[in-house]
Amino acid sequence: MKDKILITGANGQLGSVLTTKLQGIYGTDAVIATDIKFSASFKGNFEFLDATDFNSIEGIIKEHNITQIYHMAAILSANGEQQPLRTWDINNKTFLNVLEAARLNGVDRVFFPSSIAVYGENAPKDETPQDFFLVPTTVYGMSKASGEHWANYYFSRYGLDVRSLRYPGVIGHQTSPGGGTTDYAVDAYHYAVKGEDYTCFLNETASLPMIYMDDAIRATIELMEAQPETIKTRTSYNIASMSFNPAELQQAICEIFPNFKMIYKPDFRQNIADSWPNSIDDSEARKDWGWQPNYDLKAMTKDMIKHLNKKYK
Ligand code: AKB
Repeated sequence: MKDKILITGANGQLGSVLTTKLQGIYGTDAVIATDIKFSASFKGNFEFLDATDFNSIEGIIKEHNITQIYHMAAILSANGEQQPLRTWDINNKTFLNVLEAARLNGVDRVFFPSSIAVYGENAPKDETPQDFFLVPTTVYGMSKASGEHWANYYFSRYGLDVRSLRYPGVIGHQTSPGGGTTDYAVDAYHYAVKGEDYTCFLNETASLPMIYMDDAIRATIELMEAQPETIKTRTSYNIASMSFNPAELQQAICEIFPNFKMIYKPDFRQNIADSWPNSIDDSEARKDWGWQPNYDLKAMTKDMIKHLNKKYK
C-alpha cells in the first residue's frame, strides 16, 4: 500500500517545514496537512482539524486511508504556563485521540514530538542521560513526559509503531516561533538582520540545547524511516546538536553583524530555562539509528542570516 501521511499542527513552527519536506519525498498528494488555522501561502492538501475531537481525526484517517501520522500540534512551554489546564487538556487529549484512532484504524506508524522540557531541576545539567527519571516543572514538560509513556504503552500493549524524539530548542528561518522558551534565539537573528537591538528574556548565561531546523526535520524523517527493529527506545530519543547561551549566540551573530547588541531582561521564562539541561546525551539515537547532526552554532548562524537577508531585502 502507498504511504498516506497525516500531519496535525501543519502550520506550526516545525509542522510547516516538515509538511513541505514530506511533500517533496512522498509527493504532494500523499500528504494531508491539518491545523485549526489556515495559511494562505499553503500549497497542497489541507483540512481543518481540531485534534481534540476524536471523530474528526478518525474521519480523516478513514477518508484518506492514512498510514502514517505526525502529531505536531501542541502548546509550547512559555504559552503553556499562561494556561496550564488548557495546555494539559490540548496536549494530552489530542495525542490520546491520535493514538486510539491510529490503533483502531490500522495506521502503520505514529510520530510524537517530545522535548528537553521533560527534564526537571533534579536531572544532571550536562550531558543529561536519556533514561534519567523525569520531574518536569512546566505543564508542557508534564504533557510531553506523559505522552512518552503513552507512546510506550501503545507500542507494548497494542504493537502500534509509535516513535518519538526529544527536541532541543529548534531554530529555523522558515517559520516564526510559537510561545517557547528557546524562541529567543530565533528572534535574535531576525532583529540582527533588521539592524535592531534585541531585548532577550533570558539572562546571558542561560545555556540550552538547540538544533537547526534542517537537522531537526532530517532526524524526524530518519527516525520514521528507520527499520522497526532498530528502534529500541519507545518512550523518546534524546537528540543533541549544539548548546549555547545568549551571550555566545550574540558573539556568533556579531561575527557577521559587529554592531548587533543584546540587552538582557530575564522574565518568567528564565525559571523555565533554569529547570532544563544545558546539554543532553544523544548516544542512544546515534547507536540505534545512526543520528548525526550537521550544523554547529557557526554553520547555523551563517545559514540563518543568509536566508533572513533574502526575506528582509
Ligand atoms: C520550548 O521552548 O517550549 C520548545 C521546546 C524546547 O520544546 N522549543
